[in-house]
Amino acid sequence: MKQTKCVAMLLAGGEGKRLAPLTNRLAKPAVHFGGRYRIIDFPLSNCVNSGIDTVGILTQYMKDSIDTHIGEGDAWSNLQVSLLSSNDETGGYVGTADAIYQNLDFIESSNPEHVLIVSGDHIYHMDYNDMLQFHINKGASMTLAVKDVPWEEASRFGIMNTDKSYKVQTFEEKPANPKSNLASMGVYIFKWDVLQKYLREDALNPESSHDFGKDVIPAMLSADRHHVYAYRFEGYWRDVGTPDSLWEAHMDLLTGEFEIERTDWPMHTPEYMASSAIQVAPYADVQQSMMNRGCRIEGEVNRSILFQSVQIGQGSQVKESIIMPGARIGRNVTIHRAIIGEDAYIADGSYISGQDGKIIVIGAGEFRFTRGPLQRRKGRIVTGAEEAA
Ligand code: ADQ
Ligand code: ADP
Repeated sequence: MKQTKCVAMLLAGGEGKRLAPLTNRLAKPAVHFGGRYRIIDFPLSNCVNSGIDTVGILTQYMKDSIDTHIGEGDAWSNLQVSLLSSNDETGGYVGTADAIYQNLDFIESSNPEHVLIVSGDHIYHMDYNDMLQFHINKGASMTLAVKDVPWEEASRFGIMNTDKSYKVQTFEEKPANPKSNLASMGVYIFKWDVLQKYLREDALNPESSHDFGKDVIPAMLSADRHHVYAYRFEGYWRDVGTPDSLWEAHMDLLTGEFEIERTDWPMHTPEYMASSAIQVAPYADVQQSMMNRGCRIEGEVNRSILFQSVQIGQGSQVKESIIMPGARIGRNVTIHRAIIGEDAYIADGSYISGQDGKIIVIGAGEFRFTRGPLQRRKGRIVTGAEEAA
């Protein structure tokens, strides 16, 4: 049988609760990013550019949104992509480790030496081959890609300590009181035989929640500590699992901290059939912003990103905001520090602005008319007026 060196498994089934209003009808990896892409385009383009040509995509929550995106056009013609959705009869994928465990046969069919496991939630350009080379050179059983994160965010991640040779010494999944800020990027390379061994053991463990961070990595560290390594990734990488982080990563595009388009690292995505023209009225004003095909702008736009086919009515002001595809903003609307979901409609005269530095999110397809700053109360977004009612 042909030996494929490394196959990739892309975890794309998470619910994305924290992005709730944007994931009402999309899986998190299908959420739009950067004007014309979706989050999943980043790990998939990384696979294409790293020469990894076999990719299994594990889907569960809102799987149709991913199936449609992957099936569209021939953006992924260089890859052998298999959509591996969970099966309701077996109770779905219980956790990330269970998702891979249920697809061991798929991996076996390519007879790989190593398995790369990546998440569908991250924005980054990474050559997985450099990490694979590190993993092979170290003779590692398993390698995690790692990065320093700001201390105040450390409890959102798997946090570890390593020794000087990059061997992982301790690992804690989302610790309440992190002892380090060296975070797992959720990108793993396993030797194929090692992965099978630990997943089979994990499947038999009644105490396990079948998650890599919570269960499999700690189990490996207690059994085979000398062969677990951390590979430091130096480039830009963001977990965009919260409205604030999704917003910040978009602002990084405007400041130039992250450049999506690189000639040496081409991005792939299906081309959608939107009118290619951008119409900007003579009285409109667009500053430090990105616009895409099919946009029609009659108002003021400042430090914002407008996806395909967005309309901004006359007299409206959009500042430091992200407007997803097909959203229509009426006239005399103020939008500040907000993310407006795809196909949302914001009625004339509305005022949408985050308070206390919080980013406000309007869900996909929502119709909104609001006056006054929005607040989050018990998981709902309310205005002063709604609250009184
Ligand atoms: P989290 O970000 O909490 O932590 P998790 O919810 O486990 O990640 O999701 C990881 C990936 O798996 C996501 O792409 C998600 O869509 C997908 N996924 C989740 N449940 C799934 C399921 N049942 N079936 C298929 N796919 C599923 C992880 C690690 C941390 C690390 C961060 C980095 O556990 O240690 O620091 O990623 O962001
Ligand atoms: P609670 O008020 O219940 O403590 P939050 O208001 O923090 O909880 O979040 C509840 C829900 O609102 C979650 O589903 C989350 O995804 C969503 N959410 C979190 N941050 C924002 C935001 N900035 N804008 C809109 N929705 C958000």
